[in-house]
Parts: sequence; C-alpha cells; structure tokens
Amino acid sequence: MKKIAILTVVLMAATATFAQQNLFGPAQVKSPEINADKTVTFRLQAPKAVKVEVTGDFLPTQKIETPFGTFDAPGVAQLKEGKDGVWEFTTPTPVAPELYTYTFKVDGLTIIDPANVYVNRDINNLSSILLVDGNELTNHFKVNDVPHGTVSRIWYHSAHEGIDRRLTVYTPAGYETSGKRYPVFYLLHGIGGDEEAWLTQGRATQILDNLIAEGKAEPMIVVMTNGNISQRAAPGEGPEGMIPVTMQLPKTMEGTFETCFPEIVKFIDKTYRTKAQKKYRAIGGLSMGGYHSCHISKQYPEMFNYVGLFSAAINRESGVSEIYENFDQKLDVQFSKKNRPALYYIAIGNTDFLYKDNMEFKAKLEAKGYPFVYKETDGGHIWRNWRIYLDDFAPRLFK
Ligand code: FER
Repeated sequence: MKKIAILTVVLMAATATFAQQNLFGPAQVKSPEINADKTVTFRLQAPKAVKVEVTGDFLPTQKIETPFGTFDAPGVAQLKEGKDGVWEFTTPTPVAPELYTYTFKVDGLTIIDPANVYVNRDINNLSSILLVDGNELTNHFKVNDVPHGTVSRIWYHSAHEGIDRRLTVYTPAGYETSGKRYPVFYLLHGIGGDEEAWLTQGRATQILDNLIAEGKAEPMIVVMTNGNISQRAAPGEGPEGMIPVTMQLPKTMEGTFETCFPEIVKFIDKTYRTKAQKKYRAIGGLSMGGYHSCHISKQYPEMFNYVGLFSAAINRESGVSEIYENFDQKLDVQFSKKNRPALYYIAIGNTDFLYKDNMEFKAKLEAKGYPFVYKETDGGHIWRNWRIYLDDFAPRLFK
C-alpha cells in the first residue's frame, strides 16, 4: 500500500513536469457542449484573461476586403467570465447541422480550444472542430455502423521529378477479399493543401463509406494526390521533415503536376485492381484541384470520363507551360464526339471570389454547346461547400 502511495506521489511529481501520457492532466471544462435545444456552449478556463472571444463558421459571417477580393469571414462572439475564471458563451439560437471549425482569441492570442481534442489543420492554421449532426449530409460526415473502406498511404516514384511522392488511397469496403476490379476517382486538394486535406476537412472516407453503404455511390477507389509537385508528402510526412507549412511552394500551378499526372494513373493501375479504362476514371478537385482537373482532363482527353470542378481556380496560371496553351482547341478535342466526358460538373458558391471566373467559363461551355452539370450553393471558398460537392458528385460517377 505504502509502495503504491509513494509511486503515486513520484508519478504525479514526474507528470507535473513531463506529463507522460497525460495521465494526470488538469480537469478540463466541458467545451464545446451541444445542449438539448441545439444551442452550443463554449467554455475556456482562463482566470487571468481580460478578454476572451470565439470565432468560427457557426457564427453569422462578416465580409472582409482583401487584395484578392471580398471574403466571407466568420463572425466573433464575446465570452463572459463566470466562476473560477471559466469564460462562457452560448449561441443565442440553435446551431444548424454542419461540421464547424472555431478558435478562441484570448487577449489577442488565437488558440484552439484546449478542452476539445478534435483539431483540424487547414494549410498552416489549426482549428477546433464541432460536429452538429441532424441532417442527411452531416450524417455522411460521421463514422456510422456501416462497412468501412481502408485508407492507405502509398509512395510512387515520379520519374519526371526524380522523387518518391506520397498518395492517399481509399479502397472501398470489401476490396481486400472481393477479387473484383474497381473504378477510380482522383480527388485533388486546393492550394496549400496536400494528400491529407480531403481526409480531414473533406471527410472523404466517411462520405464515401456512407454513400456506398446506402447504395448511392458505386464502390470505387479514391486516390488523393499531393498536387504540390515540388513536395514529396504532406508537411511532417516526408524527408523534408517538420517544415514550416506555406502556400508558397515552388512549381505551383505552372504545369508540371498536370504534365506528369499520367505517372500516377499508371502507378495506380499497376498497383491496385482497377478498371483501367477511361470509362471507369474520374477526376475532380477543389479550387487549385479543380483547375488541375480541368487542365489534366483536357490535356489527356482519353483518360477521364467524369470531371468535377469544385470552386475551380479558373484562369490562375502562375507559369508558362505547354499545358496551358491552346486552351480552347484542347477543350474542343475534349468535347469532341470521340472524347466527350459522360459528366463535366461545375460547382461554385455564390459568394466565392472565383465566382466570376467560373461564370465566364460556364458561358464559354454554353456558347460552344458543350454539356455540363452546374451546381451553385450559398457561401464562398469554404470546406462546407467542397463536402457538399463531393457528396453530390460521387453518386453521379460510373453509373
Ligand atoms: C489565385 C487564386 C486562387 C491563385 C490560386 C488560387 C495562383 C487557388 C486557390 C485554392 O486552391 O484555394 O490567384 O493563384
């Protein structure tokens, strides 16, 4: 007994400084708390703070002006100090079902919620996550009691670049034992993102598992590439080590990623049981990934039968490349009788800073008489929209 008491004291003293496994961390306040009436309470214990705020996309948006245009920025709410230095804010109205991100601002310092272990990295920002469920879409963001696919990280060799590069590959439930071949959807991230982006903010695994389990989407392999061609892997996952995360990477949107995309397709067809024909291949992505999908699919018109442009960064080339030359002529070839994709899908939020460019591109396709599906949603250049588009696009593939 005495031994245990001594051990406990020693352990507690040790953990006070080293916190091995955090066995004896301080009691946390409960935050966020989804209340019975679907209002949400945020709490932060900060006894010496003077001002505590919460900001997140659960609050009504405010407009901010930047050199790139007008953006929707999340609103800000004040927390009030109560007992024991615990600050608190409860939303005045119920919070609609959605996957939200938020941070606190304590005397000007932005922090994630220390009481909430669920955290997201979007480019170089960390946010806390709040999932309020209650509709069909948010149900697709959850890990439900359905058959699950498998997520792998696999490295391919880019002979073009002379480096090994990392891919995320989702294989649908049953892949390991079915012996079957599957269609492949290449799902691309935006600027500053990487091969992890669609898994985290995008909820791609959950969305695909649920859509497939409900019979809404065909079982498919989903390949999430790293579209930063100078980068081998997501920050911290490659030989570059724990590098600072930045959007300013070399060779961004200058044509190289598009040029050597067939290396990835070849690797996937060699490594997985794919249906290795155009009929069974889709490519889609958000923003820079939409731009990549547009350019890759028209550069290689015999490769993809389904193309998805989600808030695509149309007209944003940052270098000179053969890939970007003769855009209209290549589009004509892509939409020729021989090559025309079964689905060309354009989706954009009505306050996205890329809205006008997308309207111009849409008008061009209309003028040429090229068929496409158009989806417009509320809001701007945000993950909420990209999850909606994935959930809407995947069921249209390989039918
Ligand atoms: C630009 C606007 C948008 C640009 C890139 C983007 C290189 C990409 C945005 C994204 O992927 O979210 O002018 O220039």
